[in-house]
Amino acid sequence: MRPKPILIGAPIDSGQKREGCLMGPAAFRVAGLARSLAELGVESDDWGDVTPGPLPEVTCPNPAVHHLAETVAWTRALAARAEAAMAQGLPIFMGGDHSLSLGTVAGVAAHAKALGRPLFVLWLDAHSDYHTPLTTQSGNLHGTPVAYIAGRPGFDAFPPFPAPVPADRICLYGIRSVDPAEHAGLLESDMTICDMRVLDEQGIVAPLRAFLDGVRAANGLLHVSLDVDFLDPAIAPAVGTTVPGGTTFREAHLVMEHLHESGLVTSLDLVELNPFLDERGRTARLMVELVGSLMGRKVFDRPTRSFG
Ligand code: 6HN
Ligand code: MN
Ligand code: MN
Ligand code: MN
Repeated sequence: MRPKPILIGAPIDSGQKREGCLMGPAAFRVAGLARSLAELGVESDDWGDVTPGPLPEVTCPNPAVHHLAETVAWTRALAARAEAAMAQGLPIFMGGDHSLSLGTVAGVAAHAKALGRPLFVLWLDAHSDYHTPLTTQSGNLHGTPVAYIAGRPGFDAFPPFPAPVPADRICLYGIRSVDPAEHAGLLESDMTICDMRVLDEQGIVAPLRAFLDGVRAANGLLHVSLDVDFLDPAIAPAVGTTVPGGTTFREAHLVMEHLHESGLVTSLDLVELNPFLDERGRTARLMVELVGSLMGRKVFDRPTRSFG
């Protein structure tokens, strides 16, 4: 019996400067996320939207960083909600910009720690999001969650991360835009980096399978963080940080189909959807369809798989 999906809205936009991401949860609901799951025979609950608590008194030595207190308040609220949801089902966090993962993954990590099981993180994104509040030049905290999750220093304003995820349990998938400070940090880590060139050369499935084999062997939990810009901007225009050369429609669905078959996914973020930039809801609908593939929709249903 697979865990029941729990939809949780995270209308956060403090992690970057372009307005619109706070409409994301509403767009996912309008695009029919719950309805599409129901059509697959998958019942879900909707816990509504999270609201941040009071703003803490926090400072950061890097003057570029903006909306720090707001982002810390969101991190606390989302971590608490994520930990509670993990005990009840499979949380699907509807963002909101990618700074929401500072909180969601913290809550998931606290849950994994209590269970005594290792947490793995699959980061589907054009970007590595490996800045710290000290290295970011844009000051946009949506570029920092992977560093927080991996336990990089520089997050003094944030709650200590419950159980930092060793770099070799994190896989960056689809990346093609990495800033110099992130690059230097990544070269010093053991992170699995499947940049777009690796996926072009090895195919979209083989590196994913290798990572999933590691999760299975360790009896791990798997958190998937899906940034809209993982997709090519030609098919997913509703994002503030488009980078050409992203995954195609079928590549993205194939990743989701394999994730479904693995049965390993225990939590999911849907981030960076900016409905104000969308074309008649097409990006929101594509994201909803991708969740459908992750939850078991098939191109052609066979009783048993006849390949690989
Ligand atoms: N995202 N590296 C750039 C920055 O501003 O730090 C882009 C970050 C993008 C963040 O993908 O969620
Ligand atoms: Mn704002
Ligand atoms: Mn991102
Ligand atoms: Mn991105």
